[in-house]
Amino acid sequence: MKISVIGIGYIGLPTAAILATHGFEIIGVDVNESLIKSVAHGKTDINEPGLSIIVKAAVKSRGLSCQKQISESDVFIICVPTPFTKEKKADLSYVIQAAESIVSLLRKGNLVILESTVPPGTTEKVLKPLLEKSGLNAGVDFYLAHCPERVLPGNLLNELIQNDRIIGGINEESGLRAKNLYETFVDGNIYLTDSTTAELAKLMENTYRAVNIALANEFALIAEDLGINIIEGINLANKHPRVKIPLPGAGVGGHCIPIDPWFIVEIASENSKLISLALKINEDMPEHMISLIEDAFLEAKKDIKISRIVILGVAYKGDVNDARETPANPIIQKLKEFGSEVIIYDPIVTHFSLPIERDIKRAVSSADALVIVTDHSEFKRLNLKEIFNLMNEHPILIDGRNIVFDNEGFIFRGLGR
Ligand code: SAJ
Repeated sequence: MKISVIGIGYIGLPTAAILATHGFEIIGVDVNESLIKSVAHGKTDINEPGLSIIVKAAVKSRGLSCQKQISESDVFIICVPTPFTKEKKADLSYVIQAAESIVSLLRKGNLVILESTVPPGTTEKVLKPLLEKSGLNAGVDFYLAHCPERVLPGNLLNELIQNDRIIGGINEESGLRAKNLYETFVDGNIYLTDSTTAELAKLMENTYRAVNIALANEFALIAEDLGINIIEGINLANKHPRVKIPLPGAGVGGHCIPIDPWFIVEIASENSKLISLALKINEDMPEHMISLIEDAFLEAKKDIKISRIVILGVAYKGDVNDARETPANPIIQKLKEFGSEVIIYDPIVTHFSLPIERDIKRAVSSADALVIVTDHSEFKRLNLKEIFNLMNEHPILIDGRNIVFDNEGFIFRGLGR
């Protein structure tokens, strides 16, 4: 069976590589030529445990090859990004482009699967009519299903195999055919439903997380006003058997949690008041970090306009090398507006809009303040005594991720503390 995986990024590449190791002939298709070249050499710069080994194996065994043009296949799996526009609406242009490039290649018996996250109704109302321009009938001549990805960056390969999956076919036969394919590599359960329910279920998963993180963030602000430690409070509340409050933080980033809930707001603005407010609370966290920084500068009697500030971490979360939608961006921008010199230190992020310092000692030397934005494991082991001595007088430490327990003489502000 020949399968084209359209979009060989964070989701498409691991999916393509796993399928290739299960005996399928996989063609990875992407508009990015340098990505095609590097994957064709068995390389990936996605920092996921085990991924580079499986990609190398898939390419070496000739199970996986890559090209720019889509060619005839038995199955097409669409794994392209769905970013949001400035108006916070889903940008479906990559999905539409992928579908348009399939139309002329579609043959009787083909199966098309959409993995990309989309607003409810997209598979039925956008994808189906587009693909039917081929003259074939969806659900009869070819089969169509939405199978949303739900893997956690940082544990991607494990979750790709272990997690349960939801498959929403546009009819029963479409769902069953997609299930037959996913069953070859998924150890979790596979649940069949219709495509719109699958689309909403995926969005509800990420919205549930966004709303709960917003609640944790709101609790952190309340704890600051009360003068108590939010982490102690959350740990105690979580001893209740039905309570699981996540952690507050400097902001919510990544390509899913701050974006996907907007796809619900887009189609149900009247009925999504809680979701909109939660998104706003999360979006305001970088601004709150700025107020903690300003407050610490006041205590230190230092002028923020002529300061040197080190941002610790631009990854959107700990131990990933992905900086998409990172809360570090609005923090850096605001500090630069103040006139501060901003130094960025991150041990693993490779692609960022600003230069990254790789040497922690060089980064902190003669700095006035350190701002922890990301909870990288390395930051939990920092030698704060040594760093203190390399910095300017009255050094400031702002902890946006609650990973510092002893402030070691720094002028300290911790989120929710
Ligand atoms: N964060 C907090 N507090 C927490 C946990 C996370 O502030 O307690 C922040 C992180 O720092 C990060 C953001 O939230 O900036 C998102 O991180 P995450 O680990 O919650 O989620 P993602 O974006 O890495 O992956 C999510 C996952 N969804 C759920 O857990 C419901 C993953 O399973 C999805 O496949 C992925 O979105 C996706 O691609 O949709």
